[in-house]
Amino acid sequence: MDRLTLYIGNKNYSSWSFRPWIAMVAAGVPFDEVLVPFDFAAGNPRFREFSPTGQVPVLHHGNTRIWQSLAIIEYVAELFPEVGIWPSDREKRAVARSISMEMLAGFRALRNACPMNIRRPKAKIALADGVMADVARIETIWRDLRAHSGGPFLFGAFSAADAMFAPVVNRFDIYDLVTAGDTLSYMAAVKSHPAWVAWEEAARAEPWIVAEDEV
Ligand SMILES: N[C@@H](CCC(=O)N[C@@H](CS)C(=O)NCC(=O)O)C(=O)O
Repeated sequence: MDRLTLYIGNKNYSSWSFRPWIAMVAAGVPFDEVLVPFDFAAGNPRFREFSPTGQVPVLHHGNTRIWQSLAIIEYVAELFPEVGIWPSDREKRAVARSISMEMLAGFRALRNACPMNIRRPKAKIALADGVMADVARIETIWRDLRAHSGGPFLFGAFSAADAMFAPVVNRFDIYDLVTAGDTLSYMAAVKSHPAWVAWEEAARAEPWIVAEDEV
């Protein structure tokens, strides 16, 4: 099989890159990564060289190009059905996909007001309308699923659903958005996963500052 190459942006800021990366690393999928830092002043011209949308993440597999974080996760899950990227139970897998799509398509108030920023020290900000409604909906999703699965992750073992919400764990943390014990315990479980720890270490070592994402 051709090797997989995942093109990503800055680990400190690129929330969409983080999702397939952590899903693949947590599942033990072998791949090469190419990190191309953001250059907003120049409009990310380099991204067009490897990405049909001019955005990251993008997966290259032979001559095939796969873009959109969730489509990348689906492709890899089909290539490696044995590694359990999605829950094995069909109904749980359907719910995992439902909340992953909800993440991909929604929570815009939270995503717009509170960019992922791994290095940012914890501090509250003035919140735009709608942010706390997004927070409440996400807490309900996490609470209901973990009550059912017993945790520590949404469906017991780490899955693509946890990967899709991983940047939200950072947002809840750095903007000090949540206080509920069960939410904090889920965040602690995600933040102590070895794949998270590896991403965070690399993010902290990066030299680039993206002013737009420094709230
Ligand atoms: N829906 C896309 C979002 C991709 C996206 O917005 N990527 C950002 C980085 S996190 C990007 O490439 N921004 C650069 C740009 O838009 O010029 C996905 O799921 O992959």
